[in-house]
Amino acid sequence: MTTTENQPVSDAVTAGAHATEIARSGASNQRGTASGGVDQQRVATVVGAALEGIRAAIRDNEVTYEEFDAFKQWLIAVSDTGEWPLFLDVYLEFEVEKVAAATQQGSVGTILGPFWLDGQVQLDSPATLPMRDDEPGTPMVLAGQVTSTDGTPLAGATVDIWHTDDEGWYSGFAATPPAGNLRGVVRCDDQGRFEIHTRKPAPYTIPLDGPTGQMTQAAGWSPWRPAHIHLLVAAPGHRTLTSQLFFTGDPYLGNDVASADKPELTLDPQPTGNGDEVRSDRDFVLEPE
Ligand code: MBD
Ligand code: FE
Repeated sequence: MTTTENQPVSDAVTAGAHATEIARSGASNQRGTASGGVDQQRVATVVGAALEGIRAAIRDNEVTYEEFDAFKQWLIAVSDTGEWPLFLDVYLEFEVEKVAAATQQGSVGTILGPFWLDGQVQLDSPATLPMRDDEPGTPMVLAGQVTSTDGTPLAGATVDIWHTDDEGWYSGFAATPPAGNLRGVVRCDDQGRFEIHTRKPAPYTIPLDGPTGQMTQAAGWSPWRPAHIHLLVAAPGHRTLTSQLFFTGDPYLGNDVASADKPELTLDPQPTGNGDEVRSDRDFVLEPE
């Protein structure tokens, strides 16, 4: 991991280089890696449909050589900045997630995104995520229980959690937060219960100095994601749930650049009376494998 040690060339390049490194290794694929041979019919069908979609966009809109050249330049810039993971997860992953969700029982999930990191600190519940001494933001407790679809509490469950700081930065992908900040893998108790102490995250804008953000703004689309907490909820013998949690009243709900917010995933944290701390309770149901 070289990106956080160096001065960032730009926000886009800082995030992009690391996300590309992870995607290249296949380490971010939580839902299984393609294996075995290539099915010629499948390639012809899927790649053919994708190409025909682009050809139709050219035909129907009488795309010029000038625009075709701009498209080439843009694709090259996506590679140069390492933004393929960002672009793909923002604009396409939600459709893949819908396909996966159609066969998954239990709690509602959503996309993984480009910023999960393997090997974060393991903590026993109740746990406080790694954070700076003066970590800004509203103290927040997220608590709940992990059960199987038949209601059995899952003693061996883990909640892998990661989110931005109060300024919208992810550790490992931006210059400011230290490595591992606001990331952790929390082991539930013998009743599958977890209690995680953290800070409320902030809304996130994709980097505006890279090709994905520039294309987004050139189209007049919002580059924002509502504030969200990422989760991978896992237990032995169960299908891992990839999800995110959002917050009632967030101005970007319903207008997520990554199209990943769902009404079932909205939290409404309430004051605990302990300073300005807030708390949300949320249970997760996993499908047996
Ligand atoms: C994110 O924080 C994110 O979660 C996704 C899916 C895409 C871009 C940035
Ligand atoms: Fe995110």
